[in-house]
Amino acid sequence: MFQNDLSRLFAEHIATRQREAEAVLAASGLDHLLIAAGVDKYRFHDDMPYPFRPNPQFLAWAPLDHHPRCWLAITPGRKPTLVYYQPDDFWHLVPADPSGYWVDAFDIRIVRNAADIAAELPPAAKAAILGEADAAIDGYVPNNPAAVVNPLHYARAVKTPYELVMMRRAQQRAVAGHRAAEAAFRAHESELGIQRAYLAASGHLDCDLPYGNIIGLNEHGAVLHYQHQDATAPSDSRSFLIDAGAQVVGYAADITRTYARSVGPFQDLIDGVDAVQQRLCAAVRAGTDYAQLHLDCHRQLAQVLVDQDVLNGSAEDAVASGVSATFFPHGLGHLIGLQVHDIGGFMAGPDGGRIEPPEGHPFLRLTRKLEPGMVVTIEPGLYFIDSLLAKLKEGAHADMVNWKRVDTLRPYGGIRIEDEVLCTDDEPENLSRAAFAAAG
Ligand SMILES: [Mn+2]
Repeated sequence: MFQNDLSRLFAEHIATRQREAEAVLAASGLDHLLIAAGVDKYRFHDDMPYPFRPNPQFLAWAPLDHHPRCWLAITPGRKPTLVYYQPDDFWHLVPADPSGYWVDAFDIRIVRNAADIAAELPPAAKAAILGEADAAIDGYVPNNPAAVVNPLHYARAVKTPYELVMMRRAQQRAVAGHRAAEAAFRAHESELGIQRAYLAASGHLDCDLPYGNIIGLNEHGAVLHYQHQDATAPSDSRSFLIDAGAQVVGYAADITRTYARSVGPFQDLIDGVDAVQQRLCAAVRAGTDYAQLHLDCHRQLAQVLVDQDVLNGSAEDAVASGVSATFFPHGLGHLIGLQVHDIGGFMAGPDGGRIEPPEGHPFLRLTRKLEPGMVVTIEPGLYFIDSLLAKLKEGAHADMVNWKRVDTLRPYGGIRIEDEVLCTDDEPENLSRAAFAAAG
C-alpha cells in the first residue's frame, strides 16, 4: 500500500475518532478530551523498567507504541494536538522525529522536558483526562469519567478501514512465524527451539509480542495458558499446539494451530475440530449473538467427541450434563484489536451495563451481538486435562465417557484452532486463513 493511501485512511480514522470524541464531550458537557500515553513502570526496589505498554485509548489515536509521556488533546472543531515527548537522553535511544503517514493528522508539539508538557495542554477544568494515576502531571490528574470511557470502549470494537490494514499486517507477521514454527516441530525441535524459529520469522522480540506465546508439545497442549518453553525436545514429539501472536503498531494477531506428527486418532480429532471451527467462522454475521455461537460450538464439539468415540450417547446429553465442558472448558473467543482481549466484550451498550455470559459458561469473553467492522476470534478446542478428567470420572456422568479412548488421546494434550474473523454486512472475512493462503 502506498504511503498516500495510508495517509488518507489514517485521516479518515482520525476523523472517526474525532466524531466519537465530540459526541461524547457534548453529551458530558466537557470541552476537551486529554489522553496520556502513560509512563515507564519499574520493578519494586529496582531501577529496571518493565516493557512499556501504552494506554490503549492513546494508541487508538496515535500509532506510537514505544512513546511514554506523550499526550493527546482533543477539542471539538480542532485538529488534535499531540504532545510528543522527545527528551534529551544519552542513555537511551530517543524517539525519532515524527514522520510517516500519521503526522499530518496532528498538530504536533515537541517537548524535551516532562515539566513542559502541561503548558501545551488546554485547561483541565472541563476536561476528561484518560490515563493511569501515575501518568499525572502538574494540574492534570487522570479522572477517567465513566460517561466518557464507556462509549469509547464500546466504539473500539468496530474497526476503521485503517485499523483493518494494520490488523491484516499483524496477521501476515504471525503467519510467517506459524509456518516457521510448524517446520521446527516437523524437525523435532524443542519448545524453545520452536519459539526461536517463530520469533525469527515474525521479526518479533519476545517482549514485543501481544501476549506470551503458548508453545506446547505433547501433554503441554492440555495446559490452556502453558507459560513455559522446555529447552529439551521430548524423545517422542507427538503433537504440537501453538497459540502465538504478532502486532503492528499495537494491533494484535492471535492465532492457534495444532499439529499431529502422524495420522491416527489425534489427527482425526484435529480434523473434526477444524471442520467445526470453519463452520463457526462462516457464522460470523451481523446481528448474530456471539453467546449463542458459543453454545452452538459446544454442541458441535460434543458431536465430534461422539463421532470420534470419546463420548457415548448423544451430543445433546453431553452439553446438558456439562460433560462437554470438561473437554472444552473455555469460551469460543473474544474481540481483538489494540488489546488481545479488546475491552468492551460484555458491554450492554455505549453507556455501560453488562451482558453476563450464559449460565454455566463463565469463561466466555464476548456476549455482544456481532456488528460489521468487529473482529472476533473463533477458537474452539478439545483438551485432555488430567484434573478435569479426574473430577468427571468421580462424578455422576462418568459412564458417558469412553475412558479407554481418553487414555489413548491423553498423551497428545489438546487441540485449539483459532482465527481472526471480520464481521461485514455480508460474508465474513477470515483474516487469518487469508494470510495463510497468501503465504502459499
Ligand atoms: Mn484468543
